[in-house]
Amino acid sequence: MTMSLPLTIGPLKSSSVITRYPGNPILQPSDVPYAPSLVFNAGVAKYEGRYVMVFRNDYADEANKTMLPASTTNLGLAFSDDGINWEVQPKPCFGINDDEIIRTYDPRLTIIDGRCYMCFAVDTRHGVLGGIATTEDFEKFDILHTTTPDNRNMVLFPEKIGGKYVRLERPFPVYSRGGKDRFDTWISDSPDLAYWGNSRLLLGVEDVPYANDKIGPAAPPVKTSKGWLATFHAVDRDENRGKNGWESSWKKRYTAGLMLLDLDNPHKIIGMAKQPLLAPEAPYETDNGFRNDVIFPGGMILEDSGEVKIYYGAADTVECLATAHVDDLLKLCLE
Ligand code: BMA
Repeated sequence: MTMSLPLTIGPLKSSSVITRYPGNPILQPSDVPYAPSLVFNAGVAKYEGRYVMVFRNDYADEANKTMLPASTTNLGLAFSDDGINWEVQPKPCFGINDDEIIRTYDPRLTIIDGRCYMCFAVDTRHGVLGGIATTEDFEKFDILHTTTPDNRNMVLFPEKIGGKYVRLERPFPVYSRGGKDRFDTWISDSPDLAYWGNSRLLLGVEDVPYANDKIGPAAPPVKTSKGWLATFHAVDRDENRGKNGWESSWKKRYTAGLMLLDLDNPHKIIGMAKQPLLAPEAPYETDNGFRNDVIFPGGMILEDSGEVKIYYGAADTVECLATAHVDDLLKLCLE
């Protein structure tokens, strides 16, 4: 396996099978009734007859007098009858109060056997890790598992496969790749959601033609007749990029990729879309954001009609929706 990656990727376009919701963004800071700055990277699921969204809300930490709108984070909650119009609940729903923990963010929701599970990232004073919690009411969460550092972007499959729970994840080893990001997508399984093992590499950054930096899971996978449809985030870096958003320099672009995994052996990739499913093009993805040119799916729902709703954070600032037909998504992976 060659590890050399292209220095630049060049212009990228979204797939023609995808349609952005014309009313995007579907959730933005002005929709949130408590201190909001940036509302993005949400987990979304259909649960007990309605859509539920847990979103990341980054806000300025007044105590630290930071100029950035994003010095700390809580997780907000919203419900919807149609998956488009959202009712944000009056207060944030999740956080961990512990001196070791700086913040929790990037929630991902999966329903397994009628129970709701949430994977999330945790910044701690000793590294970044992933957690899995379960809840019945989105008020009380029981934490079932946390990883060692450094790991992030965990997502659960919506059912057991071969008698085991399965997750995708993105560890970020600093030693292996010469100090570069070069992070990959891994797959692990568990008998009980608490103890995880059988970890193996699923997809390497070098396997994605539109990435030269890092990749990782995005929304939790969705079951189809042909396999598990799984989105991933793909990052390319270009040293010629400069200021683009709040920070003095932002050299990365985040696109959404799509792959198809074998139903019984999800560590087997059956196909992958050759081009990004979504690349930053719309103004809310490319301009006036905290970090422009970032698309990060966190929720994917297959409706009975065959429509697939893909929820994604745009420019680390707002939450958006795009749709496609499941048959077109499968074709993209298999052609
Ligand atoms: C990653 C995470 C994501 C974020 C992305 C782009 O490292 O923090 O939550 O969307 O960067 O800023």
